[in-house]
Amino acid sequence: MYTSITEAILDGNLYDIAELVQSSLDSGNNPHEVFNAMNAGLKGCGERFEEGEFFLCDLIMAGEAFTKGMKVLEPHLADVSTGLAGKVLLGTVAGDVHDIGKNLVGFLLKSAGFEVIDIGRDNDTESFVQAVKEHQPDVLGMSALLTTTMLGMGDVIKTMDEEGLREKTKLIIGGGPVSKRFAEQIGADAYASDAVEGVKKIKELVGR
Ligand code: B1M
Repeated sequence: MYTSITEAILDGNLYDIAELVQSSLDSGNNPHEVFNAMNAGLKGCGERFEEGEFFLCDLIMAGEAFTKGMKVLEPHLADVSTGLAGKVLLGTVAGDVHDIGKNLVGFLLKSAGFEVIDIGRDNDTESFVQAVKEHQPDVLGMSALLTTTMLGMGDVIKTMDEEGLREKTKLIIGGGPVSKRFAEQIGADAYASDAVEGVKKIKELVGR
C-alpha cells in the first residue's frame, strides 16, 4: 500500500491518490507512515528532476497530488488548535512558490495549539514586515526551497532589525537549501531542518 502511494505521487496521479490514502488509513496504517510514503514520492520526483528524467510539469503534478493526499490525511494527524501556545506568522520568501514544507510546519503548529497566520508564498520583504506589524506574532517563520530565493530571508531580518520589530517577534527559518550556519550568518534566532524540529524550536522560542 505504501509503495502505491509513493508511486501515485511520483506519477502525479490526481485520480487515485485520495482513495489510496483513505484506504491505507482504513486498513489501520499509521498516518505518519502514510505521510512518509507520500514524502518519498516527492523526494523521488526531485531526484528524477535532477537527473533530467522528469520535467517541470512532473513536479507540478507531484505537488498537486501531494496536496490532494494531504487533504485526506490531515484530519488524522491533527489535534485541536487552541492558539494558546502562541501566535506564529508563516510565509515563503519572494520568488519562491514552494509551499508544501511551510504548510506542513503550519499544520503541525496548529496541532500543537498555536495560532497560525499563513501569508502564503512569494512574499517580499515589505509584505513580511507589514504582516509582522499587523499581526504582532510571537514568531515569524520563513521558508525557502531555492538557493536563489533564500537570500531574501536576510533582507527581511535586516529590515525587522532596523524597524525595531525583533523585541516581540523571534525569527526561525527552514527549507531545503538553508542551514544552521546560514541562519547564524543572517541573524535568525533559530533554524529547523524539518517540520517536527520546527515546532520544537518554536516552542523553545516562545519559552514553552
Ligand atoms: Co521545485 N525545486 N522548482 N517545484 N521542487 C526543488 C526544491 C529542487 C530541489 C528540485 C531539484 O532540482 N532536485 C530544485 C531547487 C534547486 C535549488 O535551488 N537548490 C527545484 C527547482 C529548481 C524548481 C524550479 C526553479 C524549476 C524550474 O522552473 N526550472 C521551479 C521554481 C519555482 C519558484 O519557486 N519560483 C520549481 C517549481 C516547483 C513546483 C511548482 C513544480 C513544485 C512546488 C509545488 C508547491 O510547493 N506547491 C516543486 C516541487 C514539488 C519540488 C520538489 C520535488 C519537492 C519539494 C517539496 O515540497 N518537498 C523539490 C525536490 C526536493 O525537495 N527534493 C523541488 C516536500 C516538503 C515536505 O519538504 O519543502 O523541504 P520541504 O520542507 C521540509 C523542510 O525543508 C522543512 O520542513 C519541511 C518538512 O519536513 N521546512 C521548514 C521547510 N520550510 C520550513 C520552515 C520552518 C521550519 C522547517 O520554519 C519556518
